Amino acid sequence: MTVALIGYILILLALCIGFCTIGRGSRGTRYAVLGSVAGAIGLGGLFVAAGSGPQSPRLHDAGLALFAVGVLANFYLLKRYFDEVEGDRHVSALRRRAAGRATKNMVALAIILVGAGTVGFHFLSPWWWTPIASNWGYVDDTIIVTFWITGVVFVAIVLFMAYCVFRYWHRDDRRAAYEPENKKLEWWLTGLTAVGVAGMLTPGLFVWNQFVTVPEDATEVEVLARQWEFAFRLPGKDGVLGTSDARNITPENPFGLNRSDPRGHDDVLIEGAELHLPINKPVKVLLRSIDVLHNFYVPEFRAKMDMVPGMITYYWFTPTRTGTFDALCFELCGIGHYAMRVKVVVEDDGKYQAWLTQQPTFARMLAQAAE
Ligand SMILES: [Cu+2]
Repeated sequence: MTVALIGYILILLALCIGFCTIGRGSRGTRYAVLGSVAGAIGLGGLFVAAGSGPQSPRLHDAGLALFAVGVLANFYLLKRYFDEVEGDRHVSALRRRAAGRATKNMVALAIILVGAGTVGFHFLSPWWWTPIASNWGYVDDTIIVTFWITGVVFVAIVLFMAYCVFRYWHRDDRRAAYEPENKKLEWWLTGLTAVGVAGMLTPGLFVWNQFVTVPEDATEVEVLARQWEFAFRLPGKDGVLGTSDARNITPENPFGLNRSDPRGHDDVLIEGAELHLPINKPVKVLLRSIDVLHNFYVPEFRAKMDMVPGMITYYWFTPTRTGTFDALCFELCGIGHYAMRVKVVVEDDGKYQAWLTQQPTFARMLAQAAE
């Protein structure tokens, strides 16, 4: 913590000295210094907010407030700076040129700093994915490939921009060359863009193919979504889910199962409670919605899909880590959307079987309703 604090203060000092040295003679120097200090303070606030999290909400809010102050201060300084430059029109050409040279150096440095800060924040950010708990490590790999490709392009563009500001800054005695067509450059840019885009899309195609190719031995679990909760249906002893129809839905039959289908009578129905899953067994989730679009998402499983009224969508995964995870609705589905979450518990097979026998079946639910 102390080392981080000292490092942070050193960065602030280096920023101030850097801008003061480069910007000597320029009117905007103090704005650049103040702006970079405000920016660094805002970034510090962001780290504080992320580091404290839900354990200390006050610190979290204070960090976010600091971040907001940093951003607003920068907007204000920018406005002040532009106002001042506008008022500068009457000064002599010679002085204007000297000021211009200092300013373009500062702007080039600021652009590089923004790039370096962005890349640095990516690597040092306390916000990162939750540790994975399923077989979908490929999903993480594809995102990392995307980060690398877009990251390299981002750095290249930032450096190119800084270089252009530094090299081609405006001078009254210099005219820009107009060159609307450049076949060679266009071929290069088109080719490189195509390679980059293909590099980002290709891994996704392979992963998607696996994502929708369900292994033979996967057990089916139905997730039923409605405003604003999830319910679950597991096959009973026969290992098969009974048929259902949204038209059958009544208070006694909230899943809309067909009473005449014997395969549905032993189905296990879970409402308003957590879903349990055995570890290391592939699961095929069948997704059903009875009102609007929803989406069943467990971040640790790296898998989600929209639930569409009138059709059954599906995906599969294998839980690889025991624990209790949050399942969230990931499709804005109305005013109660934020509260549409439930726990998923992954445990070893013994505990899972013990839990399973405690759960009500459709037959039992019907018998209770008949009483
Ligand atoms: Cu929803």
